[in-house]
Amino acid sequence: MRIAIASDLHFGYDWNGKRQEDSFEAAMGVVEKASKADVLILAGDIFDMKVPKQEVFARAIKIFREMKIRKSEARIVEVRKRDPDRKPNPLAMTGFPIIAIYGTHERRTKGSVNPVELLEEAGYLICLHGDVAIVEKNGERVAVHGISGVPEIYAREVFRELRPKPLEGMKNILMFHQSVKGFVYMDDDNPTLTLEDLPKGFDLIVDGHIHWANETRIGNTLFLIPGSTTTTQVRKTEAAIPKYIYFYDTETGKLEKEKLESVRKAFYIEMDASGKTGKEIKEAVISAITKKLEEVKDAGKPPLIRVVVTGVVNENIKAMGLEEVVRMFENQAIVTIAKKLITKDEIQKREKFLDAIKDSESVESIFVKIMEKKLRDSKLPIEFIELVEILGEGKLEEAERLIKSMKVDNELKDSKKSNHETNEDDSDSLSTEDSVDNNENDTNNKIKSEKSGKLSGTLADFMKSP
Ligand SMILES: [Mn+2]
Repeated sequence: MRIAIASDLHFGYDWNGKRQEDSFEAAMGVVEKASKADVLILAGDIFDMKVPKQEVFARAIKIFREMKIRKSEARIVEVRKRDPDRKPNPLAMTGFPIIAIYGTHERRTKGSVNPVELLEEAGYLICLHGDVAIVEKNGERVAVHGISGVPEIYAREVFRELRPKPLEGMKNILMFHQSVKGFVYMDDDNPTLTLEDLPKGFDLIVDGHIHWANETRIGNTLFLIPGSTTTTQVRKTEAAIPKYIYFYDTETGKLEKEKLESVRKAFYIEMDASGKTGKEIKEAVISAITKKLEEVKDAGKPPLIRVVVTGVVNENIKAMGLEEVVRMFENQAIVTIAKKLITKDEIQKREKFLDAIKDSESVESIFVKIMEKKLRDSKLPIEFIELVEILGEGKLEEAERLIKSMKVDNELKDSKKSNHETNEDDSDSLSTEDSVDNNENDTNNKIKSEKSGKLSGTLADFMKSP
């Protein structure tokens, strides 16, 4: 059996925009190519939104109808739903077999109907979530298992709960729609699933969601990310990889792919504008776009060009007239320009900030300083100051000894007064802070001596007037 595989059609993307037709045109390419196969499976994000406009829905139905009337010798012979109340529409088991899951863009809260489920109700496809559809052609059976898109945080749990198991005596395909560690769509996706979490024993595992194609092998299982059929946001990785439809031959176990030729080309240009002025940047952007357009003269539809301007500039350039550049190419390309410029000033500020963090004191040491100041102002015995510092260093035993040795002498409570005539020239002073005046040197000296040796004496011993 030959299984056609596509994902992330995103019907209705940029509806009413310049790229309104892109998702549907790409899907027609899928229909044409898939009609040479026996079955079509779709790994989620068929629609770009949970509640598509009826106009979008009508367009989608036209495409599915077109697929449905293509000839196939394969038939969906059985659908095993987890929930026995969710019996599939028998119409969905007739015509060209289409089996799908829903993705992140279609997922809705419990009790609501999402657009892929609606297509099943209408009889165009079978929608799986923890379910299995069995397809048969000339006596050969293939099981297609599906887990629709769930929030990344629950993915691992859902996989453990549903625990898809390959069926005996046939080839088994599993479809899902998540990021997997090492295969992440958005930087903030935070997948809970790892390749090791994927169930064993499947011949092919198909993962939607990620918009650029990738094929790998996990043991005896082929792991396929078909990628999207249309470009939504222009990303660097995605722009470099063509859009495909895949074919899996269940007899040979081989995977093939065909480019979807009608797809609008996408280009990602990164430009270092370091040291340039606003005017020079604008000129450089124009020349880069012009060059790209010459390279792809026969691209068909106006290509998508995303220019990302990076680098260090001398001043904060606000108005570069880049909007004008976008308009300038409006008939030849769909241009977007992103500025990621930084000025020398900003870099200096950033470096200063980083240095400040690097050299900054710990919270404990700041706390100790504040406490020292407060204690001094409150004229409490100086041991308290030591105590705070010792505690700040986490030396509990030492602190305990100090507390035990403390004799609060009323006479000496006024540390400022008694300190007044102490040694002014103490080169061993720990502190070099401006705020620390001479009469604290003794304290510091004492603290130091405590650190290096045994704690002995009290404030009275140490603060004796000469
Ligand atoms: Mn998607």
